[in-house]
Amino acid sequence: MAKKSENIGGKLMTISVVGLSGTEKEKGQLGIGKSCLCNRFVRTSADDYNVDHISVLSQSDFSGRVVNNDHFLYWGNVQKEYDEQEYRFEVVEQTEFVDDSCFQPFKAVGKTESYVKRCVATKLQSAEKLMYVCKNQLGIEKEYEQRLIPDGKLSVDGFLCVYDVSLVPGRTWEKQNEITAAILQNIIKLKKPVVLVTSKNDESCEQGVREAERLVQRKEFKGSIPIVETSSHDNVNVDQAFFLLAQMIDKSKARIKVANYAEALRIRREQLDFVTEAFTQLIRIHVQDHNILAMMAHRSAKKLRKQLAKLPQVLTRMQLSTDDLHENDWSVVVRQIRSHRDFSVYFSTGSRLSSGSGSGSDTGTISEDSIRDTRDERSRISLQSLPSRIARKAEKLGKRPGT
Ligand SMILES: Nc1nc2c(ncn2[C@@H]2O[C@H](COP(=O)(O)OP(=O)(O)O)[C@@H](O)[C@H]2O)c(=O)[nH]1
Ligand SMILES: [Mg+2]
Repeated sequence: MAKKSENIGGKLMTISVVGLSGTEKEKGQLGIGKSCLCNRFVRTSADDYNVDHISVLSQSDFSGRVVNNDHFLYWGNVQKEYDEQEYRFEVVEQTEFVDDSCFQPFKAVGKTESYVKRCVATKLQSAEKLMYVCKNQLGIEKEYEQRLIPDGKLSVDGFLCVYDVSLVPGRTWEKQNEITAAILQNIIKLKKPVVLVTSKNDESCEQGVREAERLVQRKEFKGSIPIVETSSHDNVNVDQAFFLLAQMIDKSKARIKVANYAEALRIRREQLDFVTEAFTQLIRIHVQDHNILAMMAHRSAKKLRKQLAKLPQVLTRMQLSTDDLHENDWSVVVRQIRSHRDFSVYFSTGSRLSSGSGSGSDTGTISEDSIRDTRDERSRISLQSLPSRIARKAEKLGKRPGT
């Protein structure tokens, strides 16, 4: 498409994604989630999201055009709009690649600084460096889109510092705090905006969340570092983290209101439910083929069975007294669930909550509401039109030893 003006595509920002990196000794058994965050943001199609990215490499991959003997990846650029403001983002990830023969970090030519110093670089240069797409690209670069880092260089405008709030074997909170604090201090010295992005909130542990909050409250940061709670796997708050940073870079007065994780997850699931429902309706209207319709009915039944199997676990997690559930009328059960303090964590609120017409209550339903397992979006439980009898049966099954 032809460019209408120089400004088309919105304001250009280069964002550097940083955070604890290195060998297993430094970061524990897993990385903190920098690559997944970049992947989710830059490649917006769900099919382009990969959970496994490069960090331990062969010498030939390290010297190939994608890594290009550097310890950073160029993720390419993406154009996005927020609140009628268009932004164009160039994204880089600062990491530390490890040699698969000796399990030590590669020595980048002429660069001997430690990660915490090196990762805050604002002038990045790498002639002919190719955009990273995915792990399988290395060695067969020609089979993937080949985009070069613009003019061989980038000038960083702001940083997203990633902090993993999940429990990772081989990594202590002290270690992650020490490295993250050192990185943040170096960024603050540069007077560049930074957001602390907590990652893997779909698997968060309480201590991780607390540690991140304590970190940004340290005196030396003078309350200047906002936190955004994300999950790349569940695609929650990822865009928001970049937009908030863009507004900070832009010094714009308007600041995006970023919801906390539970609320953002609820909104995300409502969006997904809405889209799924709209898509299903569309198929129902346009597809006349009986085989396909039968397949869809079969899938719905399968999904319902899966959801029922999850129900006891969710009720246990909400710590609802199961004895009460057995004895109460379905409408009472619905009220109990609704008034539970964690209701919004497990349910999305539809416009109507019906609970049957009282007495028999076997036909009682929670309309337009869904109950979920917050840990795993793929296994969420939808209570749409779920008769109480089935729900209670599932709940009883869950109580049996060994089930
Ligand atoms: N549960 C969960 N795991 C994640 C998430 N993001 C990344 N991971 C996992 O954490 C590991 C390291 O992720 P990666 O993005 O490569 O980390 P990096 O080394 O910091 O770039 C991989 O196994 C990812 O699948 C997330 O949002 N949720
Ligand atoms: Mg990475």
